[in-house]
Amino acid sequence: TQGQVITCKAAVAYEPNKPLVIEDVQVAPPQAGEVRIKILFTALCHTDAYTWSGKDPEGLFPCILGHEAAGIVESVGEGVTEVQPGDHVIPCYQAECRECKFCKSGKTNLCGKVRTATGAGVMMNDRKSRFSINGKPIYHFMGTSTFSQYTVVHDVSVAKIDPQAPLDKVCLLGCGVPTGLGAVWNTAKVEPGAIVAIFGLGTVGLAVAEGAKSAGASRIIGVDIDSKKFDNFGVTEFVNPKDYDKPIQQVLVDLTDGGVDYSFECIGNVSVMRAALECCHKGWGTSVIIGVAASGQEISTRPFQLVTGRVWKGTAFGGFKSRSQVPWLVEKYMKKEIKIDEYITHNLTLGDINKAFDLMHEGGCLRCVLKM
Ligand code: NAD
Ligand code: AHE
Ligand code: ZN
Repeated sequence: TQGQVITCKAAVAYEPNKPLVIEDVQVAPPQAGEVRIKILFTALCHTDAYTWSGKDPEGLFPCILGHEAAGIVESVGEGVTEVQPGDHVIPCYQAECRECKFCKSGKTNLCGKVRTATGAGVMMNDRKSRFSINGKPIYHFMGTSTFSQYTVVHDVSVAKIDPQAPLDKVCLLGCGVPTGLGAVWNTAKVEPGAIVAIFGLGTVGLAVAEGAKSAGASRIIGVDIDSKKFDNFGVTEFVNPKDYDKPIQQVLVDLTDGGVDYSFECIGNVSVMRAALECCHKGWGTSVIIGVAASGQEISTRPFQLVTGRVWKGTAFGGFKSRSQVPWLVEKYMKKEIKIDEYITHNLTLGDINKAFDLMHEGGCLRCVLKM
């Protein structure tokens, strides 16, 4: 198949919120600096639903969504040296070129090399898509487009992993689990004894709980409007805002003698982001925004909250350098130092993808893994 167009199945989003359609899609060969991957398993993340909803200012249609997956390199374009056909890989929506201003800064995991292209749904080389249906282009998404049996990504967006690792599990290391763990370890740098509050107990929020437990937090307070119990990730107390008349920030301040040391917003709701900042302790409390909010939404608070020492931060992919650290996270999973299996509540096939999105909106679903 090397050098040839591959026709395969992919889930195409034609319009916001209209059911995805399983189509025969043509996938062009990788050009210079590109890698064509046979995707074996992909999970769904809330961000896929967000872009599908039409609320993402970068959302383009028709497109192939998906960014939490694992597969095997099928072929590589000219000049690609770090991976070869047969390598087991995880596509990384957050690239790492190791050469740009961002990568060399030592201050961020963001990479500037391909970001304008991935945001525009095309590849860097010719600003065109490698996906088409009968000659009509279909946009890429987040530089990954994993809801396809084959995808083409930039070489700076591929993490080569241990071939022994189970791809139906480690696909989750493409987004949600690293995001939560890294928000605690890299962005907030939670220390032993700290009091932590987590808003939203989906996969990202529960991975924050897991990270906070491993960092030695003394109390891990989970806040969710859905009182489902996920008690084996580290949450020590559960709070449902619906059980109280007073604002949730006040509830947390009262529960913690003045506020928490660290809070994490894992929902994408700007009023919850405000509550997450305002439940932090005066003088030092730090709040980390992880959730992705809809186009047009803005955060607000009284500046006095910051003047009096609270800190507002955000994180993308938990601050992890993708190509360097995803393989390390795979090894941590292989050594049973981090969980993955526990986040997988459902397994379906690509053909059931619309059902998988329905499940996401029902209680009791964390990650659903699709076999391609
Ligand atoms: P999810 O849908 O599985 O979980 C969200 C949880 O929030 C659910 O349990 C839901 O019941 C709860 N919730 C909703 N409204 C609430 C409210 N008002 N108060 C309290 N709880 C509420 O989502 P996920 O896949 O875990 O992703 C979480 C968020 O993180 C999304 O916005 C996603 O787009 C974003 N995300 C960001 C990054 C990043 O790098 N910054 C990476 C992955 C995901
Ligand atoms: N296009 C969106 C941006 C969404 C966003 O913030 N994405 C996160 C990853 S979410 C993964 O589930 C991210 O990494 N952001 C940094 C970046 O460079 O995109 C919007 O709202 O415009
Ligand atoms: Zn995601």
